[in-house]
Amino acid sequence: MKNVFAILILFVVPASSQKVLPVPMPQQLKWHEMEFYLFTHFGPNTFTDKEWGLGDEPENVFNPTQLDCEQWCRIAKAAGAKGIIITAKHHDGFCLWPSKYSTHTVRKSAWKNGEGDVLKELSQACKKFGLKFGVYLSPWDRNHPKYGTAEYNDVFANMMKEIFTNYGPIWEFWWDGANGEGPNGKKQMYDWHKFERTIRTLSPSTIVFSDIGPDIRWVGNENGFAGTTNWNTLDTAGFTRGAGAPSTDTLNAGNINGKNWIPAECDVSIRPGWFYHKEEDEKVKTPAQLFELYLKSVGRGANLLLNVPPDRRGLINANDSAALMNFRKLRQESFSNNIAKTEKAYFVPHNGTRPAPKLNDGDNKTFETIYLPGLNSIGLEFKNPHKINCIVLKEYLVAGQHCKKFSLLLMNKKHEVVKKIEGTTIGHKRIITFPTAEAAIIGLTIDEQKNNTSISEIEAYLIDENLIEK
Ligand code: FUL
Repeated sequence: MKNVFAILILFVVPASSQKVLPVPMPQQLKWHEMEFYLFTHFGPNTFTDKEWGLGDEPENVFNPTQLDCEQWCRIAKAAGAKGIIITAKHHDGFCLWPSKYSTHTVRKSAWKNGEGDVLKELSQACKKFGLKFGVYLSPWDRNHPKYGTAEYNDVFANMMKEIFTNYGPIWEFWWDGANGEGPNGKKQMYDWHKFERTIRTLSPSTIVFSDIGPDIRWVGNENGFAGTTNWNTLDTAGFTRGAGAPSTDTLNAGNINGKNWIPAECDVSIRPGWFYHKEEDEKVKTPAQLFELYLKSVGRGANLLLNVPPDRRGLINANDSAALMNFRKLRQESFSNNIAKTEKAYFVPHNGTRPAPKLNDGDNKTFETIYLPGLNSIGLEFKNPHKINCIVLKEYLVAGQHCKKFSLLLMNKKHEVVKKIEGTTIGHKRIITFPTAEAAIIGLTIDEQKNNTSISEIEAYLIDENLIEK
């Protein structure tokens, strides 16, 4: 009889999580770890007070008086951002580097007598500060005389080649889906295959963004909010970039059974506009608003790309930098004391308990796996009850994103449930906030999953009540 029981146990304890395709590529897994980085909209619009330049602005309008990319990097670093993505060319077609393939560039501007190169300065500053460097390049070009003809696709591909060759490594490349008319009144038929081939050949590990990937997707809005259900998977067959993209709701939530791993990135500006406008100096988002953005982006398993536009001097304005520093402070104060870290973690199987130290070892690469039917709950038990109002869950994604539906049970010492919180997806990180409650046990039950869910971390915090997601 004893032997039969031992065999049964062997059968119900699985080795680990099984893959459910699609799974992330290694560079996508690293991208998930980036979580928060800055966007820089800078160009003629900064000087003409526009959001979308017409493309006929004289090059001389671009003339920052004190451009200092190291100041951007110092601020990014101090804010806890991991990289910077710059608009190398926005829809007005002006190139922030002296491209051979356009006459509308820094070379023809008064800035540094036409000797300046913003991409060079920023890529070097990023290296110096240990930040990743990314490039936004708008395919829509309201200046280039070839735009609207097949030759423009070569121009765009050649510009990408210049950028990869002269300023690499490029960590993320951003294709804006906008496709309006050019100077000859025509729209361009973009050769996306050519563009993709160009990047994949020059730099296979660069993460490529557009509405529908190939590597990461637009989240479907410019408010910085991911869906409360957020799948890293998306169906792209039959869709195109820009106007032909899936609905914004789909981009916001992903597709549960999507065929491709294309996680969401939330792009949003710290100010009402993307470019710097003096009259918006008093409209910079507050640290609390930025924290809310963080909860609704990173806290929903997406990444946060926060735009902080330099002013006409070529410097980040003091108001923006103050907001960023206090945003950092709020994150540090909120997430520095992980109550779960000091406590015992344990499994709650139907046949008893066993320690599960991987749940609170602070290591995202170690995990516990939940399998159904059988073991559907894991949890943490505190030595003493603690007041908490925030729980962070992390799913180990190497074998895919598996959790479809979960419940969190907060219990007292007698195992009586004091609060039940339900959710859907977990993903890279899930931050759940709720009115403060006292708990001795946090139980995580996976109610539905694609396959065995692996949880690498459960964290518990008591954060400022005012910061709780409304
Ligand atoms: C949009 C552009 O039209 C905006 O100007 C901005 O660059 C935003 C990030 O993407 O498509």
